[in-house]
Amino acid sequence: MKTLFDPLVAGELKLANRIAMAPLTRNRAPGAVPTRMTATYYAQRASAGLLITEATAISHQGQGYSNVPGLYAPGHIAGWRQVTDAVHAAGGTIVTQLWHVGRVSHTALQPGGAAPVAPSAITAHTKTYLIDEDGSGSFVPTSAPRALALEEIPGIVEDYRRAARAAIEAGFDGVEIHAANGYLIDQFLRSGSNHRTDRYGGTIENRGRLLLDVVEAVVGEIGPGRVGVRISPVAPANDVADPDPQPLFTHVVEQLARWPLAYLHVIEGATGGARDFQQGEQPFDYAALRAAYEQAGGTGAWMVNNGYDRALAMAAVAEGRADVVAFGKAFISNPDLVRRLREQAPLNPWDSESFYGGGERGYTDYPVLD
Ligand code: 8OZ
Repeated sequence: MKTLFDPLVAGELKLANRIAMAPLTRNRAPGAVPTRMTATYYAQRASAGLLITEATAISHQGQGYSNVPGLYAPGHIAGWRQVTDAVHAAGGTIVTQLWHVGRVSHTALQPGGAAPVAPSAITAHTKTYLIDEDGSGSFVPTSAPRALALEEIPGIVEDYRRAARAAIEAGFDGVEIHAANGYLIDQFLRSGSNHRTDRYGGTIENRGRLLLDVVEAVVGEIGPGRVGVRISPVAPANDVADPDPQPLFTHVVEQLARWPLAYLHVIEGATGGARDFQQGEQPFDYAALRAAYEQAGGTGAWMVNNGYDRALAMAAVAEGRADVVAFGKAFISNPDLVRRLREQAPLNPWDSESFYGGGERGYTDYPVLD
């Protein structure tokens, strides 16, 4: 029987165990450049089977919060190189999460103070995070977006491709495409935010097209075995909704099965909230989703996330419901989470006040055992 502590090969990625560090936004990269402190933070957590970085903007337009990192300028690559070198020296495996926020942004964060872009000109009733010159942060409503012209979509796909190349140049072992939590790709997937009448809107096939274009471009650039995809089929994050998620995401995973990807990463329920949250009439059937992926020939590892504790994670792996379990907040406050789970040691509580922005406090100063 498999346990959380057994190694796993996922495409080209070698995981020392089945415990992943979930992507976690920390807003500590001024000028979109990760610092020495960021290298320390990830290296401290390198015993995870897989580290997935915080969401990282593929372009200035794809940026939606103050002080999140990027992968679209030489300085970003150099900043991330310190991180990947430190993680590899500590024996870890690390991928970066490629991110375009779409409408979840603010004019203050966009090139030339422009409106953020979206599938359709529908404002998200959600907030973004801005840091003032004096260093104080606050959550503010997102700006009204404009709808992307059809002719602009290839340029966005190209930005993903370039960012994937930059990730490899920065020393990452691979990338995770962020198609979850109400950001650009998810805005295209869900009917509540996508009212387009061209090839990228309307039918499930059309709403899925941007994601598949992006995966094709990224896979063509760095190979399928270094690519994971994160989805959140029912999460209402950032004001996205779809009344019929099961057929939509069944189509998505059946199409993703075309490539021998490293992994699929599925957020179950509402991100950071109830695991049994549902959209539409029926409870979402995650086992059926996985069966559809495998029946279509999908070979990627199945990674699950959201509210897992040790017992739930051990059971999911033992029963074969998941190959890998991603932990979020527990990894913020427990750099040695893998050891603590193995030894059934108590976990440090997290301080949510220091999640977003700030310095070493609540970032690199959580204690390890001994
Ligand atoms: C929390 C704060 C800002 C961004 C996500 C990238 O939900 C995020 C995010 C989370 O995927």
